[in-house]
Amino acid sequence: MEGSSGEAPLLSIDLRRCLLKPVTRERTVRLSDMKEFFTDPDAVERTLSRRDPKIYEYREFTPKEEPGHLSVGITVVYPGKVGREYYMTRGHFHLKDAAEYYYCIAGRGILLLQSKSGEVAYVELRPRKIAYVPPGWGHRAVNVGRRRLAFLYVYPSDSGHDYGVIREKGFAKIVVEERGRPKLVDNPRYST
Ligand code: PAN
Ligand code: ZN
Repeated sequence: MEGSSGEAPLLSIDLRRCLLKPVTRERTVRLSDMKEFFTDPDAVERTLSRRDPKIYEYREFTPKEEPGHLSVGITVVYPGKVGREYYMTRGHFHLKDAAEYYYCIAGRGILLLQSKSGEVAYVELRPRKIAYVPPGWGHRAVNVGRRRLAFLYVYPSDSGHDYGVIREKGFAKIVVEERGRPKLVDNPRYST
């Protein structure tokens, strides 16, 4: 007896290449797809006038978009910066107050967290650490290392993703490089 049958899928994961099989959704996000999420519009335009870099990609498996199921996926955030700001995911709130786990596979990152009332927190992402996103907290992964940041995530399949608030206002804090090191600073474009 091998593999899986019917309603109980068995997934394969290639940790080195950050691949998952099977996949029900995958996406590559380039700078042009998330221009408004970085805080320095001049740096965005300068970069885009030369090239449109891949910022991150993810591959995900959702058994069914129904209450009770769990989705699992792998996100890879590439190393790099737009101006002083490190490459990162757009970040979102779940529409339902659903929690999520991020298991770091490779690289160095910061998981930025923000509650709906504006409280801010962060967690370091390092290989073999598991970060927890509590229900109701917005979350964004930032790659502060020189290599790819890769993490596996698990969340309830019917959570829904809301990017609107973050597209408009961003997070209260951003992660920038200062004297060669990552630093959490106030987002100049954030307003309450
Ligand atoms: C993750 C993220 C993934 C991409 O799967 O969706 O890392 O980030 P954005 O969705 O913010 O672009 C997750 O948190 N899912 O709920
Ligand atoms: Zn999420």
